[in-house]
Parts: sequence; C-alpha cells; structure tokens
Amino acid sequence: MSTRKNAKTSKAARPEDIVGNGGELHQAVEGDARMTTAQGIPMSDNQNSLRVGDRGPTALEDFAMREKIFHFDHERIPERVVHARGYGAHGVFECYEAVPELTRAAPFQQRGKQTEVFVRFSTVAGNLGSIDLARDVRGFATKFYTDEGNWDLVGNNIPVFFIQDAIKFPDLVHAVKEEQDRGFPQAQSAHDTFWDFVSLMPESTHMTLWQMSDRAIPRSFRFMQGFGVHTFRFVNAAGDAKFVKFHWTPLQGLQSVVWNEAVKINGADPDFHRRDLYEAIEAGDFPEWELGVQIFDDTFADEFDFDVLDPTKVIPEELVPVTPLGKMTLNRTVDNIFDETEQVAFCTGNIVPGIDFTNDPLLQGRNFSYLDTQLKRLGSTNFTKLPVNAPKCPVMHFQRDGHMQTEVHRGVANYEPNSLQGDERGPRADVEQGFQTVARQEGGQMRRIRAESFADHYSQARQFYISQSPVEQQHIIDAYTFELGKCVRPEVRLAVLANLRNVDEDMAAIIADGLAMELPAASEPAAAPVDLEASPALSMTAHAPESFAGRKLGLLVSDGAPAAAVKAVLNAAKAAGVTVKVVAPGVGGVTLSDGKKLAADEAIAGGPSVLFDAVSLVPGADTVADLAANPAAKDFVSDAFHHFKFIGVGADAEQLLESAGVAMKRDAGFVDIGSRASVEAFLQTCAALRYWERAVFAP
Ligand code: HDE
Repeated sequence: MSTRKNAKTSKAARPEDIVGNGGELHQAVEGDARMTTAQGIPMSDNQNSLRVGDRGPTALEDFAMREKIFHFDHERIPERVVHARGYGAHGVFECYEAVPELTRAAPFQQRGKQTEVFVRFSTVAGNLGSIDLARDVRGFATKFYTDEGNWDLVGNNIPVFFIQDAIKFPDLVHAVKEEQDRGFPQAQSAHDTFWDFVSLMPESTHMTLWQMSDRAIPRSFRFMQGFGVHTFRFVNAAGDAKFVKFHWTPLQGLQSVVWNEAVKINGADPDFHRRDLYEAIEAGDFPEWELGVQIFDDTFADEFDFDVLDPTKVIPEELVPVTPLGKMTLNRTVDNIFDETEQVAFCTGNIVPGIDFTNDPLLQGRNFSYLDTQLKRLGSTNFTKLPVNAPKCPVMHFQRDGHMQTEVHRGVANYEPNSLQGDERGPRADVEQGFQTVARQEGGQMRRIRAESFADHYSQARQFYISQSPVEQQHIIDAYTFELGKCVRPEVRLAVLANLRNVDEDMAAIIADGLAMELPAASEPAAAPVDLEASPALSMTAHAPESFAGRKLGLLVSDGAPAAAVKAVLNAAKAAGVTVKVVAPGVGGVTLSDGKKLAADEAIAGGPSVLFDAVSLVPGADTVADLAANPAAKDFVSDAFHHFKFIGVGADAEQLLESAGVAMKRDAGFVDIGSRASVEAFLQTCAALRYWERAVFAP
C-alpha cells in the first residue's frame, strides 16, 4: 500500500529516474551533478523525508528537509511598495560622439564607447502579481555600469510627476493603491481615493492628463519613451555645469493600444508586456533607444516661464531641442527573474563624476528614500554586492562587515588615515578625479514653503491637451469619463471637473456630458493659467514608426486555406521583420489547399486579435462557414475592426466579415491580400499602425 503511494507521488520524475520500492530515486550521478544541501552535504534521497517506519512520524533530525523547507519559507522578499511589477533586461549603451565639453561622465568620453546597462520597466500602482496593461505610468529605470561607478537613471515614461514635494509621496501612493478598507481595486487609478487626492492637489493636473492619454497604455515597453523627469546637471572636467533633462526615444517608434483592447489583453495575456520584451530579445530583434538631453543654462532657466526645478513641468522641445548622445540596445534577457529583476536596487543617489543633482524638492526626497527601500527589501547594507547591483569597475573602501558580507577583506587596514605601507595601506580619496559636487551658493530662511514659481498648475496641462491630435484628445476624454465614472462619490467627480475647467472648457464639458453631470463652477487656480503655444513634440504622432517591423500580425486560417496566400503572408512578413502568429480553430493546425499541414501558434480562443497589431483573414473556401459560426472567430474580426486595426482580407473571407458585422463597413483599412505583392502592400499600409479614420464608423 505505502509503496504504491510513494510510486504515485514520484510520477513527476524524468524517465531516466527509477523509483525503487521504498520510494527513493536511484539515479546515476556524476561529479558536479550530485545534489547537496546548502552546506554541501550530498543528498541520498530528495523524495522522502526521514521517518520512523513506513507510515510513522517524521524525525526532527532530518536536517536536509528542515533546511530545504526553511529556505523555501523565506523565498519571498518584500515587493516594492511602488513599481512592484516589473521586467528587466541587460544591454549596452553606445556613445555617438565624445562630449567632454559637456560632461566628464565616463559613458560619454569616446565615440563608440560601450557601457553595460540593466533596465527595469514597471507599472507603478499594481502589486507584483498584477496585470501588465493597467492604465498606469511606466517606470523606466536604467543602471549604467560605468567605469567610474554605477549611474542609475530612475525615470518614467511620462516626463512630469504628480507632486512637487517628496513629503506628499506617501499620500499619493496610498491614494492610488487599493483602498485600505477593502483591498481593491488592484492596479487602477479608477477609484475614489486617487481622484479625491489629485482633485485636492491641482499640481497633479498636468500629470493626470498624460496618465489619461494613450501613453499610460503602451503597446509594449519597446514602444515607449523614457524621461529622467527632474532637471539634472552635466559637469565637465573644468567644473563647468549646465542643466540637462534626459530623454529616451525608442527607435522602434511610439505605439499604444486602445482602452477596450487593453481591458481584453489583460484577460487574454496578463503578461503581455513582459512576454513581448522577452520574445523580441530572444528572437534577436533587439529594441533600441536613443538617449538625448535638453541642455540649458542659468540664463534660460531664469527666463523660462516655469521653474526648472518643478517636476510637474516640461521644457518644450521647440524651445530646447533634444541633443542625441548615444544609443541603448537591450540584447539579453535575464537568467533568473528573482536574482536580477527582483533584486536590482536602483537609487537616484547613484550618480557618477560628470553628473550632479539640482534642488528639485522631489529629487532631493528621492535621494533620501531609495537607499532606505533597498535596505528594507534586500535586508542588508551589502546589497551592492549582489551580481546585478555590483559595479563593474574596481570597488575599494573601508566599509566592513554587516549581514551577508560576501567578501573576505584581508590585511589589517580597515580604517583611514593609516601609516601602513604598500599593499597594506588600502585606498585613498582622489582629490583630483573623485566625485565633486558642483560648488553652489545656497541660502535663505529655513521654512516649510512652496516657491511661488511652482504655482501655475494649469498652463502646461492645457498646452499638453492642445498639442494632441483629435484622436488622442478623444482618448483623453474617454479615459477621464471612464475613470471618474468608477468614482462612487459624486463630489469627487465634481472636484475633478472643477479643476479640468481650468485646462480646457470644451474638454471638461464633454467629460461632464459623458458622466451625465452638470459642470460645476471652475476651481480657483493658485496662479491664473496662461495660453501657451501647442508643442507638437508632445503628441505621440510626432514619434510614429516608419515601418511595421517589430510588430505582430495575427493570421487567421482554417482547413483548406489557399496555400499560396498563406505562404505569401508568411514570407512577406518575415522579409519585413514582422512576426506572424498563426491562429486556427485548433492549436494542432490546419491542412492547406495543397494538402500540406500548417502548425498553429494559438487556437482562436487563446489568440484573440487584441494580441496582434494587425490581422489577416485567410480561411478555406469550404470551412469559412464554420469560422463564421465560431464566436471567438467573430470576436477576432469584430475586435480588430473596432480597435482600428488594418485587416488583410483573403479571397474567401467575405462570409466571416459578414458574420462579424463588418462586411458593410469596409473602409481603406481593409486590404485584399493573396499575392506576394498585395501582402507587401498591406504590410506597408500597416506601418500607420491603426486606421484612425474608422472612428467615424464606430458605434
Ligand atoms: Fe520612485 N520609488 N519615488 N519615483 N521609482 C521606488 O524604490 C520614491 C518617483 C521610480 O524598477 C521605490 O526600489 C519617492 C519619481 C521607478 O526597481 C521607492 C518618491 C519617479 C522605480 C520609491 C518617488 C520615480 C521607483 C520602490 C518621491 C520618476 C522603480 C522600490 C520623492 C522620475 C525602480 C524601490 C525599479 C521605485 C520612492 C518619486 C520612478 C519606494 C519617495 C518622480 C522607475 O523607494
């Protein structure tokens, strides 16, 4: 009896593992493959704990089981309070041209100089196990392993922030995360506490406009910008400093999804963004970003309409263009999510010679906060020694001991100054080349105060809105209407509407209409907004991709699909750098018109069209009726249509279009495909990503 049970529990063993009568595994083990405990003691059995008799109690002296379960019980570390859900990758930054006149930072000193990097993208509000496509700001944190230490550029995909002073950050985060009495909603700002808080903090208005824009539902990490947000300083070897704002621009172009699509993607593939990055890198389609800086001096800062220390403001690129400095390529996925992505510890305080801070009050608060967080999460001041955090340049100091010290410090010197000689002496500070803070005069009364120059909360919000294309504006309106519609307290909706009137009267009125509410009186702004010129660079359309490369095409087929058309799609897409996923009624695939088998990547229910950037419909003439009767196939087509996607239409697809209710709505977003040339033309059309003109047909 007991033997039978043991045999059953050991079923998961690989075929070469032989389970003996006693339930132990007898395996041929050679050299390094021998399993041990963490103390290196060889294990004789990893299936059964030590027990007295066949069915008796487990013995306390089973140190191997105790150690294994002890380690397992402690596998989790606290997740990040914010940015818990993230995904990382390794890569390299390559400098375009040396810019020693601008900065002495090591990555920018020689043309072609390569610096290793690790990047972690993240959502902000959701917990570790939440969905990828929440409407949210995305973190874009980069660790440069420079020759002179680690430089962490811990930015977001939106160039402004919600608050001006670090002291408000805990309130902001409490407000956006799950409500404390019920533990939901998860990963969403669409609830009372968030909108209540921001309605009372008008400085958030600019950021919420960005957050309600399509920027907050990116199609992929590969297709989003990144920003350092704060104003930093670049410092050259002579100590001359200039202000800079950092920009990451994806060479793949910018792209987002539409909200209805995001909602469905989260069900179909909650790991949509991490899967996308993983698959692209594994396929050798390495994503690239250009790092650029807006450079300006004190004169510009003094004359600019806003305070350059205020993190709720941008500097329009039309005033200060972005100077490209180099290119980052992400070319390696991590080997282990916990060891690398989870344990990576970013600190805004990590800057290297050639870079310096400013007095942005949010940045100053962050510099204090991140070190604290890392100690809490990683449990030891020695977190800098974990492989993903360790600098790749020499590290020499007299810091000693602490939890989980992994180094063995030899010799007698653990203090300085010392009179020891030679190798015994240890390191010394380098007055010439060591990090120097830019000398600056600071003064004034110590008070709790917000500078007057931070008081205009609406002008740039309005500028952002009027810089968007009509489609982008509509999406912002839809997002506000959706989010405020999720607030159960009418007074919260009214307070937000009162603020939005200071941004754009029409926008506020349409949102109020969508909520079926009367517009309240406008709130009283701290400083009267001024009319600024539109800044075209703020619209995503300014950064549209040039081709459909790097995107995904869903190819819907059924038995008897014309082989020539299917091959034309597969070959033309490959040549254009487009990934094709074959979607069929069954994941086993279909038989094409030439009798050959075509394997499928997804069954229709598992591969809805929301997972693709465009779709092609190439059913078989005799089986299209089955597809037309298949609810998942109908959704595939109808969703593609309502999400403004380009649709390649095979010769026998008409019945499917009819059953999906789109046959009568054919527009220029539908392209007939069959021959190689027609597929190539279709893929070129797809470079526009979406057929927005369809919006007028949408119900
Ligand atoms: Fe963060 N932030 N933050 N933040 N932040 C963290 O640090 C914090 C802010 C950002 O992928 C935490 O290691 C304070 C602005 C990113 O590991 C924490 C303030 C911006 C990441 C923390 C801010 C960011 C974090 C949580 C206001 C955009 C993820 C875990 C003063 C420029 C990094 C951690 C990663 C992470 C604190 C404001 C970006 C709690 C106190 C502004 C991308 O320390």
